[in-house]
This record gives sequence, structure tokens and C-alpha cells, in this order.
Amino acid sequence: MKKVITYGVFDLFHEGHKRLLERAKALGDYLIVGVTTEQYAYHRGKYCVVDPIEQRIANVRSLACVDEVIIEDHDGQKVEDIEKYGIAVFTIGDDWYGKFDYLQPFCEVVYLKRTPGISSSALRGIGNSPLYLGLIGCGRIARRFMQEVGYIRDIQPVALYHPEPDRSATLRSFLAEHTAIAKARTLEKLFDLVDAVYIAAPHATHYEYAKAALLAGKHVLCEKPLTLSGSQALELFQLAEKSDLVLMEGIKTAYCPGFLNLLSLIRSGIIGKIHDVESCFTRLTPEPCREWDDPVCAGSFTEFGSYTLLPIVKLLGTKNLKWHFQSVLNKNRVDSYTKVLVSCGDKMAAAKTGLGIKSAGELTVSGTNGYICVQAPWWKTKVFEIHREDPHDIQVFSNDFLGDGLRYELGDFLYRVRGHAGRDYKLRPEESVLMAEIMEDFLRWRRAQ
Ligand code: C2G
Repeated sequence: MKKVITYGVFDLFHEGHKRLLERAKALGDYLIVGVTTEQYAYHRGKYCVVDPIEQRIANVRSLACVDEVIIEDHDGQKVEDIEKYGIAVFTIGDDWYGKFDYLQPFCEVVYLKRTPGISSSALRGIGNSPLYLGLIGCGRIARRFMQEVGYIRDIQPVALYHPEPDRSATLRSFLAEHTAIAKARTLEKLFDLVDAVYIAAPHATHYEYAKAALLAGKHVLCEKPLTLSGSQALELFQLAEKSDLVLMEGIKTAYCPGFLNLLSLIRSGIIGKIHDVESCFTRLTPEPCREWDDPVCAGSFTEFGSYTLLPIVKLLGTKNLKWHFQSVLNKNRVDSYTKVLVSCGDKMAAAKTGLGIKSAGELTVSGTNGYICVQAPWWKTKVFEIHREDPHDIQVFSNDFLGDGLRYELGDFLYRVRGHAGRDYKLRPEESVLMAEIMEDFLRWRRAQ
């Protein structure tokens, strides 16, 4: 029995996939098809897979030429499968030409001509022209954004709005670096050119810009903190829902595979019942700069609080939380270091942020059967450890975190703007609203100090 194996994502199953599988079967007597998991497709830079794996498996299995379907979910699996199933021929489309020659010592490798003119990404685009995106703000995060957006094929940044178009040196150098981006002199001009906006402007301006964009019928991805008031955040989400628009808060950790893996393991009870979450984000930031000087909301908590609150609202929930603040304030009443103590029934948490004081940027989650520790930069969650009573009993988990990680939230933004469901659990509106409430309460408390 001459066994053949091939692999694919097989998203939005189409004629090209069918023809490839039929020709693969013709290379032998028995065809095994490996269908790639969404996580592993992510790992390989495919951030917008639409069909759930069950659907993709069913589509492949429905072909008479397919004898067996397996799951593809990790690097190096192909060699394992070739040996495990006694494979004679590995085959794949010639868009991978040469990439699997390393399998030749194990079996015959055949690249089959790809069917021209059809692809899952084109099908994803059907009825959806590229998402034309406008930027508001052109500081550090906007520059990192431009590096990452290149990984999401169907998002095209086309214009930028800056409140001081003629005076900003940052704007001039940004536009010099990104010549395909047009300068929109007014917000209205920007909205005329785009389908969605990415807000990377100073925190205190987020609410007004997001509201203007939503009222103009534009989807919004807004850097954290979304707003500095719970009621403003709630108003924005209600406006987005009423207008059938996507509003996402850009806390990139919430969308990255490692953090999602961490949450699902904790929720599966791997460290028992959790009772404490401790998160810390500090970055020594020399003065003067926006973080210290912003007249409305300078300080460590408005800068890094969203990151440190995220695991707390994810693991303690959004109901019946109590919190209080402690801060080290400078002469301008700006917090160089803040600790927020949170409690909810028999659960507690502490979020620490620092601009002028350094601390261990770790995330620790404590439970009845062990604890999880993630070293800095835990907000770019890659490796984490599970510790038990026995100090030698340590499990290590490693995950992807590619580039600056914005590509994950951008993939989800496009996925949701395209009307696909099933990813909004990563950061729910009520979680963003609660974090905005805590931010609001902090600024009120700080003013009273
Ligand atoms: N294909 C084709 N013609 C097309 C589109 C795809 O012949 N018009 C082939 C691809 O070359 C591949 C298979 O169909 O062999 C599945 O394609 P995808 O679903 O895009 O999967 P891909 O990302 O190529 O995954 O680890 C290897 C990967 O899993 C391959």
C-alpha cells in the first residue's frame, strides 16, 4: 500500500484544494491529509482563518479520494507522521516549492502545480476590498504598528490625521518614512478615505476621536487605555453596537497566543482554584516626556495600568470587584509608582506600575495546587512556568510571540470587521469598561491626594 500524505489549512474549501487532493491521491493508494489547527496557522502567519477546524476537516473528509484526516499542530510533525504512518510520498502545492526538500531522506517529495486564480485569502476578500485604514497619531506605537500591519495582507494604511499637521516634526518624519500614507488635514477628510481608524494619540484624546470615527461609520481599533472614564467607554461600545461597527481596545497581550494559552490552562484548573493575581509593569522613563508631562493623565498607572489590570479582570471577573490605590507621587502629583489592590470574594490581586521606580515585571497567579509565573516581558507572553509544592516539579510552556505582537490584534480586528464571530471573547466590552472605571477612579483619587 503506497501511502501519500499532504497538509493544508483548507480554509473556505475551494476547487484548488479539491484538485490538489485528487492529484495527491493519484500518487499512491492511500491518502492521509493533515489539517492545520488555527493556532498553528497563526504560528505560520495566517491570522485570518475563517472556518473552524471541524468545518475544514469535514470539507476535506467529504472527498472520496481522502482516506484519513489528521490534525497538524506543531513544527517537526511532518517527519513524525511520515515515520508513524509509513509514508511513501509527501506532496504539497508548488507555492511551497523547495520548502520541504528536507523530507527527502524520509520519503519521496512531490510538488504539485497550484491551481491558478483561486485562493482562500482571495475568497476571504470576496465582497471585501482591502480594509483601508486611517491613523490618528504618529508616535512610537504608531511606528511599531506600521511594522506589524504589513503581516496582515488585507489591511492597508492609507492616511494619517494629526491635530497639528504643519508644526509636527514627528508627523513630517513619519510621512517621509511612509510615503504611501496621505496626510489628512481634517478628521472629516480622513474619514472620507478610510473604512476604519487606528487611534494612537494621547490617552485623553481617545474618547473624542473614537466617538467621531464611530459617528462617521468607521470601525475603531484604539490604543489602551480606551478611555479614562467608565461611562465614556460604555457609551462608545453602545454606539459601536448600535451602528454595527467593531470597537476594539488595543491591549495587545489580550490577543496573543501565549496569554490565551495561559488563561485557558488556568481556567482548566491546572493550578487548582486561583486566589491571587500579581502583575507588574515598570519602565524607567527619563523626564521630560509625554508619560510625565501630559497635563491630564501623565503617570505610570495610565501608561501601564491596562496591561497589569488585564489578567486581573480576566481571572477575577468584572463583577463585585473592590479596589484601592497607593502611589508615589512627584511634585506635580504624577505617580512614578502605583499599586492597586483588588479583591473579589476570596480572590485578591495587585497591579503595580512604575515610571520612576523599577520592580520585577512579572505576572504570578497563585492557586490551591500550585502557581504560574511569567517573567518580564509577561505582557508579550512567550514562556511561563507552573510550579508545585515540590520545587523540582516545574512545567514549562512555550508559545509564539512574533514581532511586536500587534499583528495578533490586527488579525482579530480584520476578522471581526469582516463580520466573522468568535474572537470578541479575547477582550470583552465589559472588561474594557471596568478597566476604564478603575482608571477614572484612580485619577479622581490621585487628584484628591
Ligand atoms: N492549493 C492549490 N491551488 C490553490 C490553492 C491551494 O493547489 N489555488 C494547494 C496548496 O498548495 C496546498 C493545499 O492546496 O498544498 C492547501 O492549501 P492551503 O489551505 O492554503 O494550506 P497551506 O497554507 O498551503 O498549508 O504545513 C504545510 C501547510 O499546512 C500547507
